[in-house]
Amino acid sequence: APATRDRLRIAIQKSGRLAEPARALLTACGLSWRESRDKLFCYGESLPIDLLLVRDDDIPGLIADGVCDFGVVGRNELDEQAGERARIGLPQAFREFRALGFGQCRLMLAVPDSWDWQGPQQLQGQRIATSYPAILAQWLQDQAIDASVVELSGSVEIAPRLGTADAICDLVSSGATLAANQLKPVETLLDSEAVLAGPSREFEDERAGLAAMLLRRIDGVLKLKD
Ligand code: PRT
Ligand code: ZN
Repeated sequence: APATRDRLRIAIQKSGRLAEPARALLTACGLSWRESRDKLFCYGESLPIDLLLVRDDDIPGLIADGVCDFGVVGRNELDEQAGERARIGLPQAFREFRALGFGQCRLMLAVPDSWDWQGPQQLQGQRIATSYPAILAQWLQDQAIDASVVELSGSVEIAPRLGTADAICDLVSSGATLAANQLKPVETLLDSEAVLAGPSREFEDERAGLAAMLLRRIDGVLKLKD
């Protein structure tokens, strides 16, 4: 069982697209920390809410293991790891609490510019490269398409030119990366943005009150933004 704690721990990206906006959001909520931004652990000063600076990929697992209570992570990463847990028969240990309104992108299927796109059935028997194998496999199953998923941890967009895949499934924001690789987006699998993720289980100690306060403050800041 997770240890009892009287402080809340939030994991955010150490560096990368979501690092600064996550910090800005929490600062706007009235949080401040003692340590400098290059430390991995920042001790909460204004409130008993600490920060852990990590890789985004680690955030869902840290919540699942009870190491962190909340995290700011892309919905793409959260859904992928939830899908993977389901596939291997693990219980759902984390969920999305709030959409945060930054880090917007789409997980899209893209094919070579030269393809005359008629629809998903064209993927039958093809190889699709992605860093999101669980989300892609679920989508293919929903579409009743039999295709092979080629899992790559990065540089997915060059796979068709290298001949290791026919199509790709990757995050897109401006679309410039796809265009530079002679690919075109054809289907959206997921609309993503940064989310506040937290545990599926309720807190049974002091963290319950802190979590409720954090959510109220986040809601206040998000309301000011629209
Ligand atoms: O080091 P760490 O593991 O923490 O970072 P990371 O490199 O895995 O993540 P990072 O910082 O690149 O992205 C963090 C999150 O930002 C992602 O999980 C998404 O939720 C979100 N996000 C928003 C994006 C993009 N926009 C995006 N454009 N993540 C990646 N991209 C990629 C895209 O795949 C493409 O290759 O950026 C490239 C440029 O995109 P275009 O379409 O503008 O050309
Ligand atoms: Zn990452």
